[in-house]
Amino acid sequence: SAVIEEQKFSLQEVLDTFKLCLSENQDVYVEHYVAGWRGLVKFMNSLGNVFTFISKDAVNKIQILVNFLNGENGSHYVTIQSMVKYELDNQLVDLEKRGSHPESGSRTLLRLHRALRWLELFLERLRTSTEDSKTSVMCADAYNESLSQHHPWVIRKAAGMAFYVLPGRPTFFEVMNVGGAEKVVDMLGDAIPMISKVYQITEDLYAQNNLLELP
Ligand code: 1PZ
Repeated sequence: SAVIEEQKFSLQEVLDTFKLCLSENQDVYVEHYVAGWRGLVKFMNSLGNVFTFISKDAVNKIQILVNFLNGENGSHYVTIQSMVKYELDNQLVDLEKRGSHPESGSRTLLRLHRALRWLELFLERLRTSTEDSKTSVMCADAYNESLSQHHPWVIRKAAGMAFYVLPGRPTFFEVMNVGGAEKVVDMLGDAIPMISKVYQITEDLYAQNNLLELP
């Protein structure tokens, strides 16, 4: 019903999606990974228009992965592990520089993977923050420690401007729609280890296959 559809967004649900990512044998499901990102984009868009330039890129990358998942070779894209193996075995990845496979699943997911590290660092700062902590500073510190290393100057500059107009901690917590600050801290304490786990498994997979610098 309309009432249910209008239920307010909750970041808890989004972060819970990352729990569904891991299979019994520690494979990462692309479907749930992408669903988690969709939720994060929704959250980011609710913070204001300035963030749409960031979310546009994420939306684009989500779509590339969904297209593979729904495509004729979709069965190979069920997990990140099977995707990487399939694309490598069939020479579907540009390894040195972008060429005939500029939008492989492996290189596309790597971009989201790097952003997931930023998210992990940012949420951990948010979790341990105090009332007078600045979201812009937490966001920028997390970014400088992770994702920025993969971005050219012009993107770093634009990201810096986006951080500057980030709403303050109270608004941020409100948009998360989890409850009071204590609830937020509990929820994050629960969610961050799951995100870290998914991140680490992906990181190890990419490292083992020498894919961490895919163009
Ligand atoms: C809640 C505040 C949001 C702050 C987000 C911090 C990250 C800033 C990232 C700026 C990205 C700018 C747009 C495009 C960048 C692309 O060039 C790169 C590389 O892709 P390529 O060009 O190689 O195809 N894309 C990325 O690095 C992926 C960025 C995804 C950003 C997702 C942010 C997650 C927000 C979660 C909100 C809680």
